[in-house]
Amino acid sequence: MEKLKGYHVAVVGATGAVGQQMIQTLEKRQFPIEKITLLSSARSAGKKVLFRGEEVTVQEATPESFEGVDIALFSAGGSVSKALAPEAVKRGAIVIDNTSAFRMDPEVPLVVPEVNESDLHEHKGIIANPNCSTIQMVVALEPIRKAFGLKKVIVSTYQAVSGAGAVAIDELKEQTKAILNGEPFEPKVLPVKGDEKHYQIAFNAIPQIDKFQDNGFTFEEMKMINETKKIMHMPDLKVAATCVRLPVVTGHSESVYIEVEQEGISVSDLHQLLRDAPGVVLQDNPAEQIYPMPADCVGKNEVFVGRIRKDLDEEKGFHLWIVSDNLLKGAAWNSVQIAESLIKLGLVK
Ligand code: NAP
Ligand code: 3JM
Repeated sequence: MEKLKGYHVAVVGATGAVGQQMIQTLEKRQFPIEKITLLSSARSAGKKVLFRGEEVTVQEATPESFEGVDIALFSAGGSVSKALAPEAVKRGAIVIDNTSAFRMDPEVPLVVPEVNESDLHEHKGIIANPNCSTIQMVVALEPIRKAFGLKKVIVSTYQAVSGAGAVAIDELKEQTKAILNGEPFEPKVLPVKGDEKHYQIAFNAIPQIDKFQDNGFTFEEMKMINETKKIMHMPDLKVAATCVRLPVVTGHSESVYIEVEQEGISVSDLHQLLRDAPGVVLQDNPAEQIYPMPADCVGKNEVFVGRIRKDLDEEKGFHLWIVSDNLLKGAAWNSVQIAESLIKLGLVK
């Protein structure tokens, strides 16, 4: 049964780029909250954060932080989730985890509500929120799969720095300023925080997001490949990805090539389908130069789709341009949406 007054919600990583958006999204959605617990590392413990006009003191996350918590939203990195998500579940909380720690665990549902909300019924305490680039792509592809079948997906991403955290946003701003002022600078964060080599992101494009795997793909690319198959329940779907970081603060863009199963599908069939698809906004009118761009998507929950073209050689091939706010649908909004679905389905105690 839905609680009348509200739930005790914990946000782990509350001071981060995603955590801050989670707090704002909970507030905007008027999520039924009786108590909010904001958690971070010891570094930020004691900081005050405004929630519904009141100051809440951030605390260091420990196993005991989760006593009495109903729903815990995690976005403090994979190692924090691995250590503390089981502790939260042990204490009776449902965990919605924004990291890659549990996404491919067969016991853990990996959920985008527009696509596979009913997978939530299988949860055993932890629900995984997919990678930002995966989420916006599957929201646009699921209606196409349902109507016309899907055989193949080849995606190239144009990803914003906010996906790499608050320090990456600072790095882009500082480098841009330094270059414009003709001052020296030293890249310290991108492409991968903590790695040996770092490269300039301002006025550049870096074809590496997350660490390289033995097969030559990066972990971000493998997340997109594996998570797409799991969420869409299509283990045999052909997927390839190239993930690139751009000097954009917020909003990931994707150029996506797909092949459908059905013959004789037209661009106007796809327009009709995506105009009515949940969570999708169609912005596709070349005659008036209408197409999605990250600057227009910031602060919005939807996935924006445009530039839909039929391939010139492959009868079943189409090209799409998909853009969304990576911190909202890609992270905070999808997590809060999962929490709303859990309540709607009667899956929270
Ligand atoms: P961020 O801006 O760097 O923030 C990191 C947050 O985690 C801060 O609140 C930080 O607290 C906290 N934290 C760090 N170490 C901790 C520890 N040992 N114990 C408790 N809290 C700790 O990063 P972000 O961009 O918000 O991303 C956070 C995580 O969310 C990422 O690592 C990633 O796993 C996940 N994420 C997911 C998506 C997605 O696609 N769904 C997108 C982006 C990020 P302090 O202030 O104390 O340092
Ligand atoms: C987005 O564990 C970490 O250091 C976090 C790495 C990370 C991830 C991840 O793998 O959880 C940074 C940014 C993601 C993500 O959503 O996959």
